[in-house]
Amino acid sequence: MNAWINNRPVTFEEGETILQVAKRLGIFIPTLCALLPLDHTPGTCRMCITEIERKETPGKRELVTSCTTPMLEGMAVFTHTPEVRHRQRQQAAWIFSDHDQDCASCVRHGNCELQDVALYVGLQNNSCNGRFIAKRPVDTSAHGLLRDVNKCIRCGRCVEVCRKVQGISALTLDDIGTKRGVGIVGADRWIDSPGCVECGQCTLVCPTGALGEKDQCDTAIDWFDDPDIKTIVAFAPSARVTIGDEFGLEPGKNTEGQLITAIKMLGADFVCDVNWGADVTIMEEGNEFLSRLRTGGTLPMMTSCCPGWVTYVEKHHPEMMGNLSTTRSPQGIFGALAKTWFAKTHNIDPKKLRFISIMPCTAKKEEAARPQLARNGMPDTDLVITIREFARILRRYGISLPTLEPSKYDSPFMAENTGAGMIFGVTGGVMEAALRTVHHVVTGKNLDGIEYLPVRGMEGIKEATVDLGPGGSVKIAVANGLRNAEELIQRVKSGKADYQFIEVMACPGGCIDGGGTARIKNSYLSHAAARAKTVYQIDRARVYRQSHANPDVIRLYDEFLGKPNSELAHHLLHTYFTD
Ligand code: HC0
Ligand code: SF4
Repeated sequence: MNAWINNRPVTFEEGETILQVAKRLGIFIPTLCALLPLDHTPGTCRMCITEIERKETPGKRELVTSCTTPMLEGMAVFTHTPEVRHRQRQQAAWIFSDHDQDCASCVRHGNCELQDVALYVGLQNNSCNGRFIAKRPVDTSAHGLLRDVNKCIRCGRCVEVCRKVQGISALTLDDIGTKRGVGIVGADRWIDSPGCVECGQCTLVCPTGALGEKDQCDTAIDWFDDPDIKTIVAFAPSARVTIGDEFGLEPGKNTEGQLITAIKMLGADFVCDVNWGADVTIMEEGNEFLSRLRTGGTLPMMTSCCPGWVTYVEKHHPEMMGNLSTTRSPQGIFGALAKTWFAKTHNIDPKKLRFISIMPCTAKKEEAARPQLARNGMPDTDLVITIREFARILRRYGISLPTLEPSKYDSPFMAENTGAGMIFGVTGGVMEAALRTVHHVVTGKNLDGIEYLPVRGMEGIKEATVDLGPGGSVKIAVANGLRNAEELIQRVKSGKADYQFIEVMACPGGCIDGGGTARIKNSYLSHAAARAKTVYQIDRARVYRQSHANPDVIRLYDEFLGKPNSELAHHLLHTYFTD
């Protein structure tokens, strides 16, 4: 079908809105509420006003919102007429009339979709500025999240992602008049939410600073500066393929070497890799699975390295807590071994050692605060810094990541890692890494070709049957995104599926799209494919691709733990859950 935008001929499919056609063709129309990847077009911000002329009424102009108006055959659309510009400017002024404009301290400082719109409409001398602010308290009650209703523009994107993608519906727009804004269903504060799991997906789509990560940059900086404190910093598998977005690099760019350089420049005493912890997780979790299989333990065993998922089970399905693997997450394992094995071998008083992890995740802050992951009154993981926070620290130091020379880890100690550890960062990766080792333990042989393709890809639920030779076969399933995880749970509970091993990552696509990664404006999951591709490239390039082949992990068991699931390993590397 044919139409025109700004006198340019365009083609479109029946049912497409003006905004969809414009976006597809790269013609900019401002919007603060519409989020097309989620089919979210509430039409509330009114910024996408355009003028149209219908074929049937030539010369008669109408003002419409482009997100809710279908493109029609022969229609002429104008995005930039004086009337459109006037109306958009007026609309932006009204949005600012009850918006807290303390931009300097805002978590979106310099990266705000509302500021972008003000620039687009040429907003100057706005007499409406902050005239109708009804001050509401800022909610900092959650471990990793911030909610500032004074900055909410009521677009409803957060409500939609929590409902549609996660199937949780923890958020709502509540109250009336100028007090209306993002609220918590069933509670006044985020921490008391009966449903929220702190996954942070809502923060990825918020156009302003109403929802964000809780900023703990100063704690990290203080520790780097303290001569009495030794810091050990390790970053998540997906950190190296996601932080580039914060510095304008191409999506999925591997910045591992630059990250190591940057962390050293900040003054960290030791730079390590959470991938190493992932290899240890596989040693423990793989053997835990085999032990459950052989001794009639609770099945299906469900992975427990994703804290959003763990909280989901605790809050929404406490009857299934026994299915969660007791093996700690790679972060939890890293912290425990940093404060014991690492401290001992490096002759450091654990009380003066701080482990900082750099994560794509807001829920990891909640995980780190769990009392069962502490020893002697101190958390094993002292601080979790999200990708967005870490990029902020670098900006505060004037460090531009892309310009740095890459460097290598100083020593293999808690840094040497395998391709198996690396693929933890993408959906299906924990399962694939576990199978690489479990297959080897049971059959003495490598999984054919090492790579296990049935668990790869963005599909919501993936299933497979894995042949373990004389050990029989096991049925496995992988879910990403909590709505899909709920579907999997229902299959198990209704007896429709008899899996033995399940992997769940709370965020769609896995950690590569974690709630602590860079916010890509007015889009959702748009960099997932590029990030996943790089993760698998890094896997292929690693010298070792199976966790049990990691020489530094072999050394850990030889020198310290004995064997996987030993008494000491259980004491240090396993955990429990509470509802
Ligand atoms: Fe993940 Fe992890 S893979 S949860 O997504 O298991 O956040 O990248 O660091 O701990 O390794 C996040 C990423 C991690 C942990 C690992 C696991
Ligand atoms: Fe929903 Fe996750 Fe946001 Fe909580 S953090 S409100 S579960 S999207």
